Amino acid sequence: MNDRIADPWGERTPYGPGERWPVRQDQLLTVDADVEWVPTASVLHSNGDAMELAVLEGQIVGVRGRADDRVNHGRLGPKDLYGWQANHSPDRLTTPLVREGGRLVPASWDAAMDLIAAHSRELLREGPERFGFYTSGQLFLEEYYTLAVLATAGIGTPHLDGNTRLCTATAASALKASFGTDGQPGSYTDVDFCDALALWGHNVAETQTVLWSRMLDRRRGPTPPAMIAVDPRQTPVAREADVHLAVRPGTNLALVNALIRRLIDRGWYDPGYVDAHTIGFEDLQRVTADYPVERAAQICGLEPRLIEQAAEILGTCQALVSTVLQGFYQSHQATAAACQVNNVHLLRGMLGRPGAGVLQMNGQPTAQNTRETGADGDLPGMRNWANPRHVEELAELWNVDAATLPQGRPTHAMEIFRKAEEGDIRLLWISATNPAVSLPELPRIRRLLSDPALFVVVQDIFMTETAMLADVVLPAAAWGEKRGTFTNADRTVHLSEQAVQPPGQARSDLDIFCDYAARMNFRDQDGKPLIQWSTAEQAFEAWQACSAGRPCDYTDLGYERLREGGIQWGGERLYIDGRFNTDTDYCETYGQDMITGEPQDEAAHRAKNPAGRAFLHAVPYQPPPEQPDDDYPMLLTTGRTVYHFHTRTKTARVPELDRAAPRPWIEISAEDAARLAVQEGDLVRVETRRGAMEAPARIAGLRPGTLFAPFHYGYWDAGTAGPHDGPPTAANEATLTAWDPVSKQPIYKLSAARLIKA
Ligand SMILES: Nc1nc2c(c(=O)[nH]1)N[C@H]1C(S)=C(S)[C@@H](COP(=O)(O)OP(=O)(O)OC[C@H]3O[C@@H](n4cnc5c(=O)[nH]c(N)nc54)[C@H](O)[C@@H]3O)O[C@H]1N2
Ligand SMILES: Nc1nc2c(c(=O)[nH]1)N[C@H]1C(S)=C(S)[C@@H](COP(=O)(O)OP(=O)(O)OC[C@H]3O[C@@H](n4cnc5c(=O)[nH]c(N)nc54)[C@H](O)[C@@H]3O)O[C@H]1N2
Ligand SMILES: [Mo]
Repeated sequence: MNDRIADPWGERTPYGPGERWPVRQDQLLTVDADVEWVPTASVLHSNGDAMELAVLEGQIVGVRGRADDRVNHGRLGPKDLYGWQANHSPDRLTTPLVREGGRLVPASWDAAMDLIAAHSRELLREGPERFGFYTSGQLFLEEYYTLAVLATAGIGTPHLDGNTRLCTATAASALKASFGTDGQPGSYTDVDFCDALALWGHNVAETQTVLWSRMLDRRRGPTPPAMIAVDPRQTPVAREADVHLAVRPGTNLALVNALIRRLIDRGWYDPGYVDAHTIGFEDLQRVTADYPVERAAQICGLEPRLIEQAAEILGTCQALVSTVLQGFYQSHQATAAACQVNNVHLLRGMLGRPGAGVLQMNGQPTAQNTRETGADGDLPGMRNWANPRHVEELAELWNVDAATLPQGRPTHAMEIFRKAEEGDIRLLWISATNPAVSLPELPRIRRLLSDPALFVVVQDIFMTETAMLADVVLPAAAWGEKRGTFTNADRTVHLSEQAVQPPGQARSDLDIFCDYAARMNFRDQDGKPLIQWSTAEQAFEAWQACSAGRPCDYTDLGYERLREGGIQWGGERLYIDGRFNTDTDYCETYGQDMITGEPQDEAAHRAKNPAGRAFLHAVPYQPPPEQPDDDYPMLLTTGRTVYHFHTRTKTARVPELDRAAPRPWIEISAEDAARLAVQEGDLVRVETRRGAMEAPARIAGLRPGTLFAPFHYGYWDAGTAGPHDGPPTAANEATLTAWDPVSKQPIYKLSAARLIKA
C-alpha cells in the first residue's frame, strides 16, 4: 500500500465515459493474524466510503475498503485509513462527570441522569421553551430520530438544531427552494458519464478525497471531462481545473449571475425544458441582465476572458456535474448563490439523466440524516412545519395531541445560542459537536457556556473544550462501538455494525437518549411510552414508518438489505421525469424571500401553482456584510486541510494525521508577504473586530488581499477550554456572528482582517 499521507489520493485507475470506475481496494492492517471484518462506512466526511474494520481480540486493528460498494469501489482516503485509531485512545471519556464545587468529578450513570432529569422536570414547569438541544452531523440516523421525537413530542420545544446549521443548512435550503424538498438530485455515478465538472467553492480534493480520485481518474482517462473551479485559493482542485475562477471572497452570486446571463444571451439553454419544468424564467432573465461579464469581472476581481471560458463550458457541455460546498454556503447570500447553480442545471435540462446532476454537497458523514429526521429543526420526513396537515401526520404517528407539538418556525442554532446567552434557554444539551471551537466568535461562546445560570449537558467521546465548560458530561460510545445507519451526500445509506465494545461505562447516544426519555416518563395519548424502542433496528423501523410516503422513503431499506452494501434512497437519480417536489401539499417549504429570508405563506405558494415545476430564483448581488477598510484592509477566509477533521478530537489522536499537520498556520499571498515583510514561518497575528489568531505564516497561492486559516486548532490538547496561557490558535476567535438570511448558516468565510507580525 502506498503512503496516503504523502499521496492522499493514491494511484490513478483511469477510465472513460460510461465505463465502470475500476476497483482499487485499499487496506491497512497492523497485525499479521486472522481478523474478523466488520462492515461500516467512514464518519470523517460526507462521502460515505464503505469499509470494513478488522477486529482482533476486541480491538480494531485495521481497515479495508469495500470493493463492491457503489461509493468508493474499495478506495479509502487518509482519514479513512488511519482515523479509527482514535477509538482506542487512552483518554476516551469512560464515566459520567458532574460539576461539583466548580470541578467535574466522576459520577454514576444513575446520578448523572437523575440530575439531568430532576433539573428538566423543574424547568418544564416554566415551559418547554427553556430547553435547547444542539446536536450533530455525526451521530446515526436512529439517534437523531430518537432525539427529534423526544425533543419535539416529549419536551415540546422548538429549540432543536444540529451543527448541520454550520455545515449544510444551505444545501438543504437551496434544494428546498429550487426543487421543493431536500434530497440530492444527482449521484456519484454521474461523474462516470459527465463531460464537464464544475466545483463551486468545494475543495473536494482535500475534503472528499475518494470522490476526487473518481474525478481525477476520469481526467486521466480517454475523453476526460472539462473542469471549472471557483475558489479564491489555488487548491489542488483549482490547479487541476481547466478554468480557475479565483473570485474575491463573497462575490459568488455576481459570478453566477453573469454566467447565467451569458447562457441566456448565447441561447445556451433548453427552452423546452424550461417551459415544461420551471417557473420564473422571465425574472431570472431580467435580474441577470444587470450582470454583463465585464461587471462581474470587476466585482469578482477576475479577467472577463475566464468568465467567458467558464460560460462556454457550462453552455456547450452535454452532461454537467456540479458540486457546491462551503465556499458558497458559509457566505452571505449563500442560498441565493447555491440556487443559481441549480438554475444552471435547470436552464440546460441537466438533471435526472446519467452525467447530468447537481450535488448540493454535505460535509459531515451523517448530516443528511440530521436533516431527514428533523433533528435540525425541520420536521421529520422532510415535512413542512408551516403545513398543519404535515404536523398532524406526525401527531398521529406519535399518538400525541398536535397542539402539544411546537408551533411555528423551529429555532436555528445561532438563535439557540443567543437564547441561551439571554437566559431564555436554561438547559442546553449538546451532543457530538464542539461549539467552543466551531461556532463563530469564540470569546462569546465560552462566556455564555460558562454562565452558571445555564445548565449545560455535553455528550461526547472526549474531553473537549465544550465538555470542559459543561455541568454534566456523558461519555458516549463511538462509531465502531455501536450499530446504526447513515446516509452520504449522494443518498447512499450504509449500515454500520458494532465491531468492539465501548470503553469503560461509555454508552451509545441512542441508549442515552432512550434513558432520558424513560426517566422523564414521556407518554403518548394512551399512556404508552412515547419512545417504544430501545435497539437501533427498532429505532430504524420507527423511522421507516415516519418516512413512508415522503421523498426520503426508507420503507424498502431494511437492515437486511443494507447488509449487502450501500443503497440510495429514491433510486440513482431524482427528478428523472422533470417533476419536482413542489406541489403545495407535498413540499417541505412554502418558500422564503431570497433577500430577507422572510417565510412565505401557503396562499402565496399555492397562487404560484408550481404543480411539480422547479423554481428559478433570481437575486441581485449584494456586497458582503464586512468589507475591507482602512483598519482591516484584508479578508480572512477559513477552512480545512486534508489531514484534520474539524476540532481534531479524533485526528490529532492519530499519529500519522497529527504528524502531517501538527500546528496551525496562516496562508498569505506572496505579494502581501512582500508588502508586509513577512517570511515563510514568521509568527503572525490576524486581527478582526472580534478577536485574533496567531500562527506561523505560510506563503501560498491565494488571491492577494485574502488570508486563509484552518479552523481545526483549539485548546483541548493543552487541557484548556480557551487560550489561557498560550496564543489564540482557533480561527473562530476572529470570525463573525452573522448568517445567510435564508439558511441561517454562519458566514465563516468572510471577515475583514489585518495581519501583523506577532
Ligand atoms: N480533511 C477534511 N475533510 C473534511 C472535513 C474536514 O474537517 N477535514 N470536514 C467535512 C465537512 S463537515 C465539510 S462541511 C466539508 C467542507 O468541504 P469544503 O467546502 O471543500 O471545505 P472548506 O475548506 O471549508 O471550503 C472550501 C473552499 O472554499 C473556499 N472559499 C473561501 N471563500 C470563498 C468564496 O467566497 N467563494 C468561493 N467560491 N470559495 C471560497 C476556500 O478557499 C476553500 O478552499 O468537508 C468535509 N470533509
Ligand atoms: N471558521 C470556521 N468554522 C467552522 C467551519 C469553517 O469552515 N470555518 N466549518 C463548520 C462546519 S462545516 C462544521 S461541520 C463544524 C464542525 O464543528 P464540530 O461539530 O464542533 O466539530 P467536531 O470536531 O467534528 O465535533 C464533533 C464532536 O463530536 C464528538 N463525537 C464524535 N463521535 C461521536 C459520537 O458517536 N457520539 C458523541 N456523543 N460524540 C461524538 C467528537 O469527539 C467531537 O468533539 O464546524 C464549523 N465551523
Ligand atoms: Mo461541515
